[in-house]
Amino acid sequence: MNCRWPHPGPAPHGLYLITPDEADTARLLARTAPLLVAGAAWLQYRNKRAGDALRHEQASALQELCLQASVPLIVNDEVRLAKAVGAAGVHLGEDDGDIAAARAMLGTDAIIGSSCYDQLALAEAAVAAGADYVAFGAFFPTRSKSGTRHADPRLLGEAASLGVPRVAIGGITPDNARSLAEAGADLVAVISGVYDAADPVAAVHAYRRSFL
Ligand code: TZP
Ligand code: MG
Repeated sequence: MNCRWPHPGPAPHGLYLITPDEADTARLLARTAPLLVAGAAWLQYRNKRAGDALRHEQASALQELCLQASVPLIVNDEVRLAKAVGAAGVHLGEDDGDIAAARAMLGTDAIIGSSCYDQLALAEAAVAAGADYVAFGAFFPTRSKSGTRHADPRLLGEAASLGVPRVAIGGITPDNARSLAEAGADLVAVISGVYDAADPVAAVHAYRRSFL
């Protein structure tokens, strides 16, 4: 990647782990802690089933965990929640508000990501608006989200010139991750391939190997 990653440290690559809809906060932490140690590059807090209070409790607890593990926490959908818990950043889809407003609220140090689905034009607009990374997908069928659009892996190569990390998402397994890394993904974003694996720590290692 011809990368102009503007944050401290090298541009991220590898596994971008996303939390499942887990209602039990203690269990969420217990399931997640070893995965950070195993080498997830970033963690996204996503819980589509929790109410406001539970989301705040979980994001705040995960932020502590991520600080201990030196893993940036990115909050899905909600700039306000990202700010409230002091997260490293926010991930915004097309219905989650605009990037400039998120930047104004979170500041220059925040990592702001944008869902671009199956469209390079969305990624170009997101980068022009100040996004730090762009996400494409779904590349493969997924049971974790309904109504996804199918993205072609060639998009990842086409987005190289944008100069920001490219995230691939949707149905990514240890077996198909390498094909996306070879197509140009800097990170693979994964829920079920890790959390539903028989051995989640081994799955984290397997995703990491896809980038070697
Ligand atoms: N956005 C596009 S596909 C997806 C999201 C949030 C779900 C990814 O989950 P999984 O289990 O890794 O397919
Ligand atoms: Mg969203």
